[in-house]
Amino acid sequence: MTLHYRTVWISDTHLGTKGCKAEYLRDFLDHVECDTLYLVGDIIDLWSWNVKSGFYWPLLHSDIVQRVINKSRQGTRVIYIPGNHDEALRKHAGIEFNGIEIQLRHIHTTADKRCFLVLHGDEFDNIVCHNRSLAYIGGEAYEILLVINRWYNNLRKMLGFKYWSLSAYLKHKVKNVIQVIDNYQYVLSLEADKAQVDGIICGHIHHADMTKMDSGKLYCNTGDWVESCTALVEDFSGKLEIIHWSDQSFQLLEQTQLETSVKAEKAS
Ligand SMILES: [Mn+2]
Repeated sequence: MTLHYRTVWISDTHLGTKGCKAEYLRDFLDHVECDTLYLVGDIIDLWSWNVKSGFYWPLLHSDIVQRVINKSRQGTRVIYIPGNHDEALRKHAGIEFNGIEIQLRHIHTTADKRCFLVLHGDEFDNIVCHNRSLAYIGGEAYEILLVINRWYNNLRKMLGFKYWSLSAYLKHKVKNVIQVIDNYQYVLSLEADKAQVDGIICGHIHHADMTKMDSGKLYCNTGDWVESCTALVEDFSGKLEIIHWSDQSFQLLEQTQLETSVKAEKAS
């Protein structure tokens, strides 16, 4: 069972770290075929390397690199746009290795002739937020803080206390992170304006999203493969969609099992 798309975008896979959901990613690459594959940054995490612990690199991560190279050999155009965790590759922009093109940014034209600027997105960190790490953990921290905030409020209600300081602190933090995501969307959609394209496709904040901005520009974020296992895909009519591979792979498995059992029934 293979899914066919015109284009696939993935980012923030963080290969070389324990956080990478590599099994899902390999499964995704095994079941998805496309004409063009964009690797939108933070694909191989070169920051995680250090002299003390060396480089975490299980065989599974090599499998993934091999699958990408195989795709390129079999005719998929592969464009690698480095992010901040693999920024060492940026100085090689414009070259090609193993059929993989390295670019700093790229304009993609959809089947229905819309143009999108594709880039990683860390370039705008200092505009979005002075604190780089806050922007980086934005998506996850936002979800976690919402949960903590809910627990905390329940607890407070139960005990009848008012721990005003913690509550205010959490509320402030959540508001900050939402603000960071909002700012990020806004700043990147301005970049789409500047480039005179219909929208922007980026990664970096690990928060898959597709939002039509007030300016009419479409903001697309591919999400990540550390938490959410998401990809942005374009079908052959030009329609864009975010897919969640942890859900989708389960459906595929069920469908394959169903088909096998129908075949078995027919045979008996
Ligand atoms: Mn990044």
